[in-house]
Amino acid sequence: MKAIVSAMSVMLAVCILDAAYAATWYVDASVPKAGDGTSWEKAFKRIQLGINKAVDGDTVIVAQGTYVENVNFQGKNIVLTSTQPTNWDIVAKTIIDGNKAGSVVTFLGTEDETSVLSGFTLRNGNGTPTFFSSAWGDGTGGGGIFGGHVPDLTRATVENNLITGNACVFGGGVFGVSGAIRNNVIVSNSAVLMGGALALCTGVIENNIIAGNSGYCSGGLGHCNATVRNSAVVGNTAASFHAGGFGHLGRCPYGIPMVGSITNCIIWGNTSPTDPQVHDSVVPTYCCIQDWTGGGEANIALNPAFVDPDGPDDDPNTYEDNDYRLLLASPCIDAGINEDWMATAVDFDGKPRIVLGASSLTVDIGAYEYRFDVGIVRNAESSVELSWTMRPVTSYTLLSTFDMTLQPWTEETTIFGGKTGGPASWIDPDASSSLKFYRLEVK
Ligand SMILES: [Ca+2]
Ligand SMILES: [Ca+2]
Ligand SMILES: [Ca+2]
Repeated sequence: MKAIVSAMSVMLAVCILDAAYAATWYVDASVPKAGDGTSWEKAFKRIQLGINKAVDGDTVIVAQGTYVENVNFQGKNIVLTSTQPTNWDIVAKTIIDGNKAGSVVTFLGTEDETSVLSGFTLRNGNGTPTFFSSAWGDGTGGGGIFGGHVPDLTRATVENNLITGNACVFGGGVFGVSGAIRNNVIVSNSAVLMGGALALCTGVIENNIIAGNSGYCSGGLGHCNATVRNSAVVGNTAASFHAGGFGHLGRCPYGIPMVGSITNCIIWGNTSPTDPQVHDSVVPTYCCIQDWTGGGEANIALNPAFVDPDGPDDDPNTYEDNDYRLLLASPCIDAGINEDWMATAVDFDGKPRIVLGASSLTVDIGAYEYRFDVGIVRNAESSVELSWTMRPVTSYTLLSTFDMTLQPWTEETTIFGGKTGGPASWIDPDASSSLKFYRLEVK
């Protein structure tokens, strides 16, 4: 017992030392005068100055604003983050603009998974098209993010970013990241040749929306010998040749030792002259793939039934507002395969990854888990109010009972579906009992 206590004391001391040495550097384009980066009041005005100061273990935190920069991690294992990386409003307003002067963010390739890029909009990046002299080399890949020179790809973590409007020869959005790429929206990027969204990304690619990207071949993911799971790969286009969605997933050059897999993904609405969804890749499993006839365990080819695939603006070609959540009728609900990593993971909405859907406690295919949350509060007037968010369904029928085993359910009211996303509620005036049960049927 004594030995255990002393071991714990030592661990505690180490933690405190770590905390003391890890510094935070502040960046805010709106400060009147640039400081030394040690506080918001003394913030740097440019992100690169924060990175230059940081050492391994440090955090560089960036206030909302538009930063016209081409940022380089310089091999450092640091966290570069916006103020609220899981808040999409903040992400949309914390912008690094590459100004078509190279990749927006460049990694040296020596970073490990503790190097994190989180919570930014990365746009307007490109690489110089000098690929003829050195295919896969510097400047040829990664309009949004360049992850290093082959074969030394960065193991950095790229999460919670909106990567849009970038262009390059290979990997318009991201090139050469072998770390985790998760919870990103990667839309409307383009590659002159391959991988409109991602090229040569070889780590774990999970929980991403990859939509509306384009390339000559493989408009979505090209040469990504990765573990690809629970992502939506939708509406990507290969202008010529094969594979709007996935191409050459299992044929990564340069002998990078990873076995690719595609699991629990929605691969839909991608276009190309031949093999529009998947070409020359490992056989997907537990995926929803348009027109799929290629076999593989538990794949389905039924329409995924997205909530609003063209978004509030009703334009399918503007991708940032498109809603790829699942309708109640979606065949993707509970149709994936549960895996160990999901136990602590969240879906694209930041909520538990595995939720009881229509039939079983099974993960859904795609980036979002279907859930129907009903709020319930007892008002001061001793009435009970139930509230939920409207989905595009026919009707909601509310039933109640005071005793689930002895009494039949009493139908209280039926509410017809209104505007999608709008609030719906019902107040029960008879809530004087200490115990009452409610049932909401969605039809
Ligand atoms: Ca719409
Ligand atoms: Ca739209
Ligand atoms: Ca489920």
